[in-house]
Amino acid sequence: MNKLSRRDFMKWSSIAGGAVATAAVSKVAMAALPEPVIQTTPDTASPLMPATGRPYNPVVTLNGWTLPWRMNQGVKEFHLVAEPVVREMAPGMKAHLWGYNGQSPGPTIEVVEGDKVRIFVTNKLPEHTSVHWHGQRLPNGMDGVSGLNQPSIPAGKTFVYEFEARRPGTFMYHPHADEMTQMAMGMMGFWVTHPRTKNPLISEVDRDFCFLLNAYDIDPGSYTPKIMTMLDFNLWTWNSRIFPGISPLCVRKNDRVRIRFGNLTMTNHPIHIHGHEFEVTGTDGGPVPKSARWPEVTTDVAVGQMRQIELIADEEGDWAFHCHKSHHTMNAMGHNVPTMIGVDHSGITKKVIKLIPDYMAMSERGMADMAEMEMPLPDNTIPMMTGAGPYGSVEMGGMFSVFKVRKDQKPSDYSDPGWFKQPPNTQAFEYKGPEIPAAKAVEKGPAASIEMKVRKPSSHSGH
Ligand SMILES: [Cu+2]
Repeated sequence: MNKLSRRDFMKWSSIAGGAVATAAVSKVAMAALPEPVIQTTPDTASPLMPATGRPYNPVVTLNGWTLPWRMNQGVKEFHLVAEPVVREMAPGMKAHLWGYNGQSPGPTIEVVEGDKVRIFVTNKLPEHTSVHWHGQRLPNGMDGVSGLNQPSIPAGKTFVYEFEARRPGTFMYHPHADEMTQMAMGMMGFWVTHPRTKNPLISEVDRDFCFLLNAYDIDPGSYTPKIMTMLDFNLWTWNSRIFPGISPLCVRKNDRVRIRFGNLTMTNHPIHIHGHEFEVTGTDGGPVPKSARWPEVTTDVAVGQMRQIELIADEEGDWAFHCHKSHHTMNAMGHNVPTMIGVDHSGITKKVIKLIPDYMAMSERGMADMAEMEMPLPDNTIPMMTGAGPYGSVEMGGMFSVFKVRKDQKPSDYSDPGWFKQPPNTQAFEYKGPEIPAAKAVEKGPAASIEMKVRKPSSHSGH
């Protein structure tokens, strides 16, 4: 047995189901500090069914997992380890990040309204840290702002946070110490407090998904984010994953589905679903009153906000689910590329190839060529627009996934059912009738047809 055997064991038990993982923790329940549970895979873990404590209907974290706990005299105890991690952002690209318990983001913490919670935080980073429990009602000294509420946790030390989960809802956690560096490196995690009893504003759902929106600046070919970047990030991620690495959201037709997300990037994200309408049923401030809900297909989530949306998945198919900022559904490349639409590169390309054998003319017909391009990429780099679909390249990257609705998806089955087979005569098709004659203006040539009317500003009439 090598020294990673416990990590490997936890990896498999976490995939197989939560009960096994929780039992493994209880083995060491007599120790003062709970043995940390480490996750080594970026796969979406099955929901962690609660084996101890109050019952609840667990969430599914996209490309993530829920942290097992132990009960200690009525207190739910968790152990978070802040540490450097290697995160696969999509097959073919790994990033050197900071996170918790082997992954970035860290594990989702799930508790029940009224639970007494104790969280041990061990700092294995090269610098101090702290944890802020975003959105929670708690004693001031547990709020985690370094210097303001507590001394920061020095490298190598463990601090303990204790509070009661007073309010049900959608929350997150992140450092409040050297925040720009630590968030740029991927330190964050999701938190869900389930209602203790039936709550008229919190519906019972068939599927409950969650993920965090985050962003990185990693040069193509490199592994470590640039921590001084303020706005110009080049990787737009959900739970530190980029399309095609983000798990699809697989549901059964007519399921009531809740999707929770929080924004820890430095810009807003209009999150958009195809084929369905949803309502925003809650924020990190709590459930939205029913009278204040309205139908939407896009909801903007600003920096530091969280949204939970709900819908009935009553249309079968593979529906795009993505951020509506088009450059957020692309992967890394240089930004300083001029628009080349309409430019004929053919003469120049031959000359440049003599100097730079790998050179390739880009984007003279638009950027779709990028998705199929054969140009060699640096190591550890995902194409800017990619993703093989059943009808060609999806030409996406970044914050993009697929909402898969199937009538034969089994309850509690989250596995990918493959591509949707559209019923006959329900897909867009090529027109094969007579062509339309070219319009006169086009025959004259575009330059001749341009006409401008310029009106000079008139003199002031007021005085
Ligand atoms: Cu976005």
